[in-house]
This record gives sequence, structure tokens and C-alpha cells, in this order.
Amino acid sequence: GSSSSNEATNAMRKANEKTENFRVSPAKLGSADIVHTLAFPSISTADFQFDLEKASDIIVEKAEEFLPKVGTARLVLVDLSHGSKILSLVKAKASQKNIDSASFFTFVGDITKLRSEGGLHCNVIANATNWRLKPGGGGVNAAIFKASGPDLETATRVRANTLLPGKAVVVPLPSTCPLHNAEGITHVIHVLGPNMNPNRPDNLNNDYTKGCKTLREAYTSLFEGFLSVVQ
Ligand code: AR6
Repeated sequence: GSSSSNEATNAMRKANEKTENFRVSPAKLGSADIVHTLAFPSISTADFQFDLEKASDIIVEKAEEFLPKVGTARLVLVDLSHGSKILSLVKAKASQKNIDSASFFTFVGDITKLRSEGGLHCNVIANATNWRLKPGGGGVNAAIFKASGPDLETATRVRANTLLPGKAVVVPLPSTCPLHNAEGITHVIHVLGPNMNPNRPDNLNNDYTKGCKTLREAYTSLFEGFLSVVQ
């Protein structure tokens, strides 16, 4: 009757209100039963000024491509605020494509404090870095290097000194690193995305043909790097 359909509508409305961070409880995991989880920021869309609509299409496309390959592992797009436009776009597009929301979801929080402050254990995090793989510069790169102490720079140097746009490098973190022992993060994957900011190196001058190609390559390199950790 109409009252039960009203109830159903209300239940749906309630479910839709809980927009952010609804996956906190399934993520409460001991180290023994860890579900491999990659937390990644939206590459290139802040300091590098990449278009958000185009970036959100690419994130959803690449997540959909890689989910069958990662098995039970999870991919989580992270940003700092509940008002994040990139999180809203990706969430809407992923749900349109019926992507399994237990395997790919968005999460609001500081990527360096996901377990301690958000209750979400991610054993791998991605960093939107610069071509020199150097600390600082603001954004997520500054936050991740700062939270790691000197360990991340040392561990990074063993692997690489520079990075090309579209490429990623997997860096294992020593157990002495605060990100490892406080947050349970065992690997950082540095990713260099395409740059549309005229004040940064390798500016593509709004060439989105090149830019989209490079952003796709960046997510491919990132997810392949994550696969190499999971396997
Ligand atoms: N936790 C989660 N997400 C964050 C955090 C954080 N602590 N900080 C920023 N974000 P950006 P880019 C989000 O600018 O555009 C650096 O200077 C942010 O809201 O960090 O690839 C490097 O050295 C956005 O959604 O990276 C490079 O030179 C996303 O992370 C340059 O910026 C990426 O924003 C790279 O620029």
C-alpha cells in the first residue's frame, strides 16, 4: 500500500543522506586479516589545475578497468573536505556505472591520518608528487613527506631520483617510519600527473588531448604499482 511505499522512500532518503564515510566500520581490521587497500588523491586536480570533469571520468574509467584485477582489494579516492567536487563527481559517475561500492569508494580525510582519525586502514597510499620527488610544494605531497619524517625521502632515493609525467614509483616504507607504525602504511606510490599550471614545470598549456592521455597513464601506473604490492 501507499504507507509501505512511503516507508521505502523514507529509508532510501535516509540512506542517501549518509553520503560520506559510510564504510568506516568494515575497514576496522586487525593486521592479520588485512584487506589490501589503496588510498589515492585525485592526481593533478589541485596545484596542477587539471579539469575536474575530465579527471573524474578518467578515475572512474580506470577504477572500473582495474577492479577485476585487484580481487578483494579496495581502491579509495580521498580528499580533505566533504565539499570536495572531485569526490562528488566520482561518486556520482561510479554509481551510474554500477561499480561495486565496497571495492571502490570515496572517503573524506587527511590521507596521512586515515586509520588514526578516520578508522580506515589503507596499507598503501598514493602521492601526487613533483618530477624531482622532493618534499614540500604544498598539497598532498607536502603532507605525505612531512608525516613520514626523513624516512620517505631516503626510501624514495633508493628507487628513483626523478619521475616522468604519467609514471609512478612504488616505495616500501621502513617500519621506523611514522606513517608505517602509526597508520599501518607499508608503501607509498608516488605518481606524477599532467600539469596545466603555467607556473609549474612541463605545463601542457591546456592541451587536454595530451593531458588526458598522460592522466590515464598515471592511473594505469598507479594501479599496476598497487597490483605489484597486492600480489
Ligand atoms: N589528504 C588528502 N587529500 C589531499 C591532501 C591530504 N593531506 N592534501 C591535498 N589533497 P595536489 P596536484 C588533495 O595539489 O594537483 C605539489 O606541490 C587535493 O584536495 O596535492 O597533482 C607537488 O609537489 C586534491 O584533490 O596535487 C606537485 O608539484 C588532490 O589531493 C603538485 O603539487 C591533489 O592535489 C602536484 O599537483
